[in-house]
Amino acid sequence: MTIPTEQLLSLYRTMVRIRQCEEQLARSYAAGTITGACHTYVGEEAIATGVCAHLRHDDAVFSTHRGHGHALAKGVPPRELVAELFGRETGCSGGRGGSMHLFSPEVGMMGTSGIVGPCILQATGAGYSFQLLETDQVGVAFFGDGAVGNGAFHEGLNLATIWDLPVVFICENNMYATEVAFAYSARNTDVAGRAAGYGLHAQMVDGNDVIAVYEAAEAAVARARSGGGPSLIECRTYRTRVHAEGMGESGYRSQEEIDSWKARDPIAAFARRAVDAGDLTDADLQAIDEEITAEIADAVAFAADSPWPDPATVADHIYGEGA
Ligand SMILES: Cc1ncc(C[n+]2csc(CCOP(=O)(O)OP(=O)(O)O)c2C)c(N)n1
Repeated sequence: MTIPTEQLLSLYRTMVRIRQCEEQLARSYAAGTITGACHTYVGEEAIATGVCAHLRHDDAVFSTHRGHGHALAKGVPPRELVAELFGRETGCSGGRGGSMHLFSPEVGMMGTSGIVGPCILQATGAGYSFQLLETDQVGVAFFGDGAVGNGAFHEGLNLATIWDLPVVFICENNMYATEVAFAYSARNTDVAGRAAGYGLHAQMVDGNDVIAVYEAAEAAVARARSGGGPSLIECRTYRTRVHAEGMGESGYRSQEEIDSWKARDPIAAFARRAVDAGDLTDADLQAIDEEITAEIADAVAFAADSPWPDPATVADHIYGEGA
């Protein structure tokens, strides 16, 4: 691989951070410590990791209901993420938003959302702002195949294209929207092909291959920064856990299908490839696994020890302070 060793280690570290954090959040949900919605990103870690590796803190990411991985990859510390899901004052949104409202403008994490689709328009709007301000910042939207049928997809892609806005659209095509197969809700499931119809640069990559995502995103972000306009990357992937914690599988997909995707685990595949190529060693990877296990344990202890928001502040941040 031509990617420097430090960057390979960083890609592995981010994927493991997301995986271990998600598995911990699932356990916390089962234990009743998290009471709001909790949609994990297990199986899809390569996408946020490969894309956000090219983003600066002043680039703006707009995310979805499945956004923990986007937040972590964009630079939200695990302590702030876990505390937010625990509803504590030290969370990135002060414990007021939970999983559906992870905001951290300091690192350019401009929000997860319980509403499917608007992130496409918000990223387009960010791109318009950056163009007006004549900066080289980039707006990025992460969204699932479920958002492709929303009018926001047409409006955002078309506007970004005709105005050459610095936006990167990342479609995480995991083949299902909750329990509805994309192949049922759309006759044409070729998202990159549909995007190309708007006239922007579009490509499909293996979303479980962090290097493929990293390379496609490198070109898309560079294109946006240099005034070359928007791109869409369709990342084919799969979520290996249930749609949201607390739900069952209910028969909408087969165990065989789930197992076949588990066998294509993005973290294990990257580790195998990097070690076989002699780019990384098992010892490198083990050290990172241990480092992240300690980091997540620290995040949980920090969150559990943090205070609840003061009830007297319940109306804070709802209205503007006035001119
Ligand atoms: C506008 C809107 N319609 C419907 C829903 C209900 N809903 C919540 S998650 C979800 C599935 C979204 O699927 P997708 O966008 O493919 O993302 P995934 O969950 O697969 O990551 C739906 C339909 C919603 N939240 N917002």
